[in-house]
Order: sequence, then structure tokens, then C-alpha cells
Amino acid sequence: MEKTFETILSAYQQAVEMRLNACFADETQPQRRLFEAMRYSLLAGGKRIRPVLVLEFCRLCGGEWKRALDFAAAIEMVHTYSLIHDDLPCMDDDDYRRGRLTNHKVYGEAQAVLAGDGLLTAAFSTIARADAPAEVRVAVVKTLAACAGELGMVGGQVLDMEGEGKTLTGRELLDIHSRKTGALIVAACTMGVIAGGGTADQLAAAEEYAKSLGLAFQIRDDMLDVLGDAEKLGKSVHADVKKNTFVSLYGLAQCETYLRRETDKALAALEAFDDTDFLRTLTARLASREN
Ligand code: GRG
Repeated sequence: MEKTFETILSAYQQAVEMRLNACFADETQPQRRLFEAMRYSLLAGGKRIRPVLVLEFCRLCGGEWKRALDFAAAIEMVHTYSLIHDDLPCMDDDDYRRGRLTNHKVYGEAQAVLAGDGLLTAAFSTIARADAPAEVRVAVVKTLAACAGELGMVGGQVLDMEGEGKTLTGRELLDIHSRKTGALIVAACTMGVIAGGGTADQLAAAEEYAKSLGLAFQIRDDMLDVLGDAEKLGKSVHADVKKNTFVSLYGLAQCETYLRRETDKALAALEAFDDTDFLRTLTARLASREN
């Protein structure tokens, strides 16, 4: 079982790397420094969790996962743009990400802003040009835009900034992270269902799974900021000490319980699908991840 999991995960990750590696590779463009900055962060070796979720949900709904690779690449572009912008001096001001210097440390602040802008825009042109029926492409655009935009990830980032220096309630923290982190995970799972031609029930179940997985993912992220190893994480630890996090609100022991509960809820939502061994192992691994 474990071997099968590793084999499938690595097939997905390799296909995503190949698809991403083909992007922004045109050396003849005069703005090649922008392309270089975009590729610097995009190809820096993230875990590719969101693309993997797109591909696996497509397969679970009866689709050919390779045909969802453009959608998988698009969500990784949006995710990478958010990391580049989040690391900027005007936001979290971080020096390391994905095991290397942050984009603005290498290319300067203005170029980093534009690299993020370029990735966000390219995500939508990648979906528009994908080899899929027009109604599928439109539904995928709607989903990704709603989850990444002002009601989702960008909105969550604003609420997070506005909450700095204040003590937030559990409900407020939950709302922030369901937008900031959870929304893109919801987008990944539901884009996969759309790509695979899933039913309305499968769409609802994928959303339920993703909401719990996204919350568990963020709780683990907050725990790793306290417990983790900077080398393994590829970014600084103890960067969130002054922030509202699940650890600062609940403490590590309660976070562990909360993490288990959300992981169990995510696993329960998978009952709506057959052949969920891969996703079950992935969900469990994410709950105990070290990076
Ligand atoms: C600046 C528009 C804008 C949004 C920022 C996603 C985000 C919102 C900020 C990134 C900082 C952060 C720690 C967010 C929480 C979500 C999260 C855990 C991101 C890291 O995702 P991983 O672990 O990273 O999947 P890799 O590098 O593996 O892809």
C-alpha cells in the first residue's frame, strides 16, 4: 500500500514538474528576467499538494488525470504567486522560502511583485487554453477566481493583516484561515471534480473534505512554526510568534486534538468516493508532515 502511494504520488509530482517546467521558458523574449523570476519560485520544489489534489479528484470522478494537468499547473501558479507576495517586505518580510532566498531577495521588490502578477495572470490563460470543453474551462475559472480572490485567499490575507496586534476569537481565526489557506485547497479538490466530470454530490463531498483538510493543514503549519526545523521546512521558524495562530490561541496540546478531529472529518467525507486509499494516506501524511 505504502509503495503504491509513493509510486502514485511521484507520478503525479513528476507530471506536474514537467508541465511547469515548460512554462515561461521562452528565452527570446526581451523581458526574460521576468520569466526567470517567475520560474525561480515556481520551480523551487514545493510539495505540489494542490496540483496533486486536482489530479486525484479528477481520477476519482472517472476522468483521465493527465488531461487535468493544465488545471493542476494553474493552481500551482496561483499558490506560488501568493507565496512570493506574502514574503514581500510590505507583508511578512521573509528571507527564505522553499529552501532558497525569497523572490524579492534575488530579483528585487518590484520584479517580485511583477513575477507574482505574471503567475496569477498566466494561471487563467493556462486554463483558458486547456484541452477541455469550454463549459469545463469556464467552471474551473469561476472556481479558482472565487477561491483565490477577494472573497477567498486575498480576502483572508487582508483579514489576517487587520487582525495583527489584536487578540482574535477562535471564530475569527477560523474565518481568516478558511479563506487564506482553505479556499485554495477547496479550489484544488473541486477543480479536480469538475475536470473529471463528477456529480453534484461528489462536488459537495470534495468541498467538505477540502475544508477540513485545509484547516488541518493550517493547524499543522502553525504547529511547525513552533516545533519544526527550518532546514526541513525551507523557511524560517518562529516567524509567527507575534501573530494570531492556532497555537497562540489554543496551545500545542489542543492543536493536536483539533488537527486529529479535522483529519477524521476529512477522511469521513471521502466515503462519497470509491478507491480512496491514495487520498487517505495523503491526508494522514499531511497531518504529521515535517515540511
Ligand atoms: C499575498 C495574496 C496573498 C496571499 C497570501 C497563501 C498565503 C496568502 C500566504 C502564504 C503564507 C502562508 C504560510 C500561508 C498559509 C498557507 C500555507 C501553509 C502555505 C504553504 O503551502 P505549502 O506548505 O507550500 O503547500 P509548498 O512550498 O510546499 O508549496
